Amino acid sequence: MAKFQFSVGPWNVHSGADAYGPATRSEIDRDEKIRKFAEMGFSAIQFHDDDAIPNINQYNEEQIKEKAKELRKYLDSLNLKTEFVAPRLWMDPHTKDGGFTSPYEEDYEYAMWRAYRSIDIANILGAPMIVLWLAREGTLCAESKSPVWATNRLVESINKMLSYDPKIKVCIESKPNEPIDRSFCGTMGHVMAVSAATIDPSRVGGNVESAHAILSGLDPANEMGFALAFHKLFTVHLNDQNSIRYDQDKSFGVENLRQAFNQVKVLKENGYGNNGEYVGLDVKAMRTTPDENSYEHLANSMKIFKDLEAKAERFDYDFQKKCVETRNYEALEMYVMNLLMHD
Ligand code: XUL
Ligand code: MN
Repeated sequence: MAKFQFSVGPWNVHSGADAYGPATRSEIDRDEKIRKFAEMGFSAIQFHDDDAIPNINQYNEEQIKEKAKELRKYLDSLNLKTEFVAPRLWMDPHTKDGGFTSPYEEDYEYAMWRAYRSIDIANILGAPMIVLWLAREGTLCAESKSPVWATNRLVESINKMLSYDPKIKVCIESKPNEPIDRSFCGTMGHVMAVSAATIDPSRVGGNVESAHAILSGLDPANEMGFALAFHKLFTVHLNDQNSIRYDQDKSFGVENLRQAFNQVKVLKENGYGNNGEYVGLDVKAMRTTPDENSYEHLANSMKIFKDLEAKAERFDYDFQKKCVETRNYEALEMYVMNLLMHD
């Protein structure tokens, strides 16, 4: 059985602050989190550029590279790889109206600077790709930007990243809304189309986050399957989400177990991981979680994934085939229910 390898980012362990209230847990130092991730069995770390280099705006290119080298030493000492580096553009005042699709030239230049620095950091940490979660690339006021112009600008920006480094891959994490009202790149369909329009489609793929697919009203396993069909599922952000509301980042599988099972199944059936892809988590502890349980949602997500992997291993493809031949989908559905409900 191919062994899946897991990855996680430092932001998965956080202090519980939300848009309506302050922190409920104490902050944990980044390096302490990373040490704990290694101990829990994670193989790789996902970084935002400013997780890797805190206060990145204060440093020049050379200083950023030096700091990245120090981080690389720490990761090597724990035998951890870096999966990707993602420019955290949505936090900076320069990108309040988007970065790559901002109408302001200085915001655009700033966003490109962060993308280039993310590539530099990825190279030093040994990561093959950067991830673009296009948080504020969209509109708050629908008439403020042309979606045609914005889509072309996005392709142009990615082309510049591909030209900056001949090997780097660019992985787009689609999300239909939040914090923006209308995103320019909401689903894997958008990502695949943008990829096809770039100067090197083989280096532009997608990150399917379960919650983001659900927020689009789509099935996460089908989104994954769509990207897999084009060999462009570069990573996944597994979590769960109760229908179309604020982005919840619940533990994987806790809201809809059948939907979670089908995500594991589509990854397993299609050799996901054979080319070094990681099973990435993007989960948040509940605000009520006490300090001592700060990592429990991660352990639970991994356990649920592994238990569902064992169920997928047992999936009876002969029975499935028979059900399809006789169009007995009632029997097939009940078979899946029994597989999930019983040992
Ligand atoms: C936001 C989200 C981000 C990205 C990383 O919804 O998923 O945490 O995954 O930039
Ligand atoms: Mn995510």
